[in-house]
Amino acid sequence: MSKNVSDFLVERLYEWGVKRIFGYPGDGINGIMGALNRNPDKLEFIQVRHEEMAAFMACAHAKFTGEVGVCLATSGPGAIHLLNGLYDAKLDHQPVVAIVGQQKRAALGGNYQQEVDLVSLFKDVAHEYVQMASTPAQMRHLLDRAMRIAQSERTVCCIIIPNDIQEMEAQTPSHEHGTIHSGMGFQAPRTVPHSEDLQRAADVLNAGDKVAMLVGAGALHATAEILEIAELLGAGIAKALLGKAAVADDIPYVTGSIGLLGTKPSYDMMMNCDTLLMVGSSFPYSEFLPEEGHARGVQIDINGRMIGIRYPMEVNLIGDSAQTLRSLIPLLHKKEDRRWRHRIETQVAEWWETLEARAMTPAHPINPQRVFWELSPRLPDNCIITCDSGSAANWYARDVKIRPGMMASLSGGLATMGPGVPYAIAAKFAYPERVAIALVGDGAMQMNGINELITIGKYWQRWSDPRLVIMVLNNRDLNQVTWEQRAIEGDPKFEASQDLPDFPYAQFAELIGLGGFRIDQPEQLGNAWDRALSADRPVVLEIYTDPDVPPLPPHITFAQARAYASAILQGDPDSAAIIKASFKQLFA
Ligand SMILES: Cc1ncc(C[n+]2csc(CCOP(=O)(O)OP(=O)(O)O)c2C)c(N)n1
Ligand SMILES: [Mg+2]
Repeated sequence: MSKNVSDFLVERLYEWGVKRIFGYPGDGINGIMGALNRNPDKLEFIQVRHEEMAAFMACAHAKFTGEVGVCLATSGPGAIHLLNGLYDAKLDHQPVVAIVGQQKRAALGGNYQQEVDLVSLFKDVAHEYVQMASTPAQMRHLLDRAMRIAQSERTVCCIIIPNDIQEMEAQTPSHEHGTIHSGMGFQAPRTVPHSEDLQRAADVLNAGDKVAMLVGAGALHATAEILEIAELLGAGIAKALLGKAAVADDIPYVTGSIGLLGTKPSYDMMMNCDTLLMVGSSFPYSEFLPEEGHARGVQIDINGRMIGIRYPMEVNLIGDSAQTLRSLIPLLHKKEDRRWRHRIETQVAEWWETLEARAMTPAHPINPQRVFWELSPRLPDNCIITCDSGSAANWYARDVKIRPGMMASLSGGLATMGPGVPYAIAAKFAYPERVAIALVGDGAMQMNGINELITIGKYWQRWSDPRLVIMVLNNRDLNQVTWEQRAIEGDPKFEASQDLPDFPYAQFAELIGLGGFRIDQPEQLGNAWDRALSADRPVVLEIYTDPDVPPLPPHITFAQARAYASAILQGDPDSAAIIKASFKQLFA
């Protein structure tokens, strides 16, 4: 029997090393579904509840494995649903290939049902490569190029396949004028700066007395080099959110996260350093970096587009972080004066005490910080942590103490709600033997996490270690934004937009065969984490937390304090409770 275009596609994906496709069916892709069905030994198809989740999973697969993540959706509505997850991948520079169906070629331009101009729809998110097949012979190079460009540019690529083409006989391009003869394979190159540029960078770093390092996602594979350089330079290391797993939090000179969700030692280090070394990060908030002119700067990034946009750096090095740092090491002099390092270590030690005191401050009923504080010592070796956008991201950034061997991620660039649960599902498929933990708000659960529990219910028995904990911060509030309204806008909480209905997350989990515990007393926390982390199945750990504990930035500016006070004076419905909770925080 001759092979059709869809069989060819599935085989070619397999040859590219793809093992799994996250997707949702529809008549726009029935040809591809048929081929997946005929080739069960080649690709595993993972059925999600919503196409956006498939795109989040493809993004997470890329983040956690370094491989291309692949998602599949039908024409029209399915394709449209993918978008937010694809933007998440694009903004966090992850290689993802989206394969989508389209109506028959003969119907296009005819205002046909589900006919959406998909090339235009994906033109921004997949700007590096979005193509629609118009004849079977294109299939080979469309896929080869999408797979290669996704990796080479670290971005999202999209191929659109009209459903009649999916069923046509596969064709190899003939040897003639106007044909394309593509092949497979992508190996990342070795990228290191020229030696004179490395020397200029070393001169800047050697001249400084107070060096601050900021590391991001691009440094995740450069842990040893980062630590060696920090030792030589007597530097402290701050971490952008996506770089949380780059260095462990128990290292005395790691100042932790930076920015609105950051720590005071990171803030103080940036405000007082004389030299900034930024590695693999596009951390956006320049007000948390030194003031222009106050420090000399060196930046390292694999992507020349991402360099020199947050601080006017003196030396910009384009290169792989690990290799570039390795090449820098022999050029650096060990700083003998360790006073700066000592000062950072003292501040870090004090900060951990402050965090513990804040976490242990009583609240009504449970202080959310304590949830994260109690988790840290219980984190299983090699676990994979995912976090959603919301107040959880503050406590994840500040309180969770990551150790070597763990992985952790969230939506950094897009900061979208919703990836916490699907990221954890993708982590379990990629590493079924590792424990995954998703830290998610009740708003994000209601947005899509609850539905994706159904996906967990469907698949968890495939995982060799079934442990997956979905921790839900049940605060009945879109809390992060409620605090932004208060602290940044100076407005009181707008109950109509912020209050969330309660929902029995844990009970729902139990209803569908998962584990579920709901706790509302702080003393239960340790035991609840222990039980959830040793359960014989995935567990929803629902924690009834206090929405009045403010996710305070590391330093509150005068303007924010004034806005905050004005929100309270204007009659915020929670004002009395907030005043109590924030004073307790500040003086903890
Ligand atoms: C898709 C999307 N919609 C809206 C927002 C704005 N936003 C950011 S955090 C947040 C609140 C999240 O609430 P919840 O999940 O309950 O977490 P909490 O802050 O209450 O802990 C909102 C609405 C967003 N980032 N993404
Ligand atoms: Mg909430």
